[in-house]
Amino acid sequence: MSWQFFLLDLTIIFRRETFQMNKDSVIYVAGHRGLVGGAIYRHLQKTGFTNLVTRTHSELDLTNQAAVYSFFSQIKPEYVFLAAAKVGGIHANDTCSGQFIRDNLLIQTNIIDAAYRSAAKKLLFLGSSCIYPKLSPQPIKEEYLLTGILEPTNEAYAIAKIAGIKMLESYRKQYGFNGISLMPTNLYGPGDNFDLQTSHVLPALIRKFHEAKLAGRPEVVVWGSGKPRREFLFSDDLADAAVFLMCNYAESGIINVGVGIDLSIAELAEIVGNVVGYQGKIIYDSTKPDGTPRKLLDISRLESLGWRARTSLPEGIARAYHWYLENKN
Ligand code: GFB
Repeated sequence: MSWQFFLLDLTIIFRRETFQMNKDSVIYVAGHRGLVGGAIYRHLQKTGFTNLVTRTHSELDLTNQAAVYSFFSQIKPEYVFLAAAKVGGIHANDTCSGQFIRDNLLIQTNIIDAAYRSAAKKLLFLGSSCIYPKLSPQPIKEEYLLTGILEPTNEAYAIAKIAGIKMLESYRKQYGFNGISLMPTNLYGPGDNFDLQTSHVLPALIRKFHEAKLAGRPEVVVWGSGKPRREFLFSDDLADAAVFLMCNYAESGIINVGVGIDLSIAELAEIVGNVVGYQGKIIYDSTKPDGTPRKLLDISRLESLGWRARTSLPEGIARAYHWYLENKN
């Protein structure tokens, strides 16, 4: 392993310049098959970046440090979008917290350290709005991080993500490594997970209403009380924000990425039912957890940089439903 470290350390000396991403820059998108990584990969392709590097899970196990180091010393990416993670909705987080904290700590630690050692010019790390305290004042400002207790159902995942944020802050402070941390709100879109046990609410409702419509079921069960409020950002908009921030943001502090408005789960269910064309009843299963009552992000820092989301919720849901219909089999 020491010769790899030596090689990597050598490159650090010769490659520490700061450039804008060029169209032929070597760009590694970790997690390119996921909801977020897939959107970032498509956006980079569309905007003319020609030197994109990806690896599937079977090609590269990101929880394996030696494999990650070997990959980075061979490819030496200049820019890294760290979109690979173990993710899931409230039920998955609540029941698989051991996997969530282990996999996410390993993935992010391996990639951040290897990116630094191979002298990557910049790394973009994706957190989540669940890193903020359960009862934060709303809308949530970046400075509210670590000011209160976390939502128990996703505390393990949140602590892993907070560790990633702190690792990048520390690598910037100790080594001058240029890593930035984005905190997106709840995301949805093409390539989402539609499994009813592990998914987030929006794709789960798309599938539930669709299957109920086809089967002519009189009602659809929605988890919890329907009272919690959530903010939703279409994945293609997040991808646009990620590329924008990779090119225009280089601060140590985290930056929220959202749309600035939220709605209740009950209101969301009505919208999804209308888009899908379901006419039956909606009933609520109070045995399922509500989770955080609200997590609307304050996006004034992002807006001050000149970025805003473009996709409305009904349009985004329609596009996500279309993707589901095309890919559900
Ligand atoms: O999207 P979701 O699973 O995650 O749940 P969180 C949001 C709200 O929707 C909760 C309700 O109040 C759920 O009870 N809900 C209603 C449903 N019906 C359903 C359903 O059929 N499936 C699901 N999944 N929810 C996640 C965190 O929290 O937010 C993750 O656990 C991550 O770590 C993600 O941070 C962004 O928004 O509550």
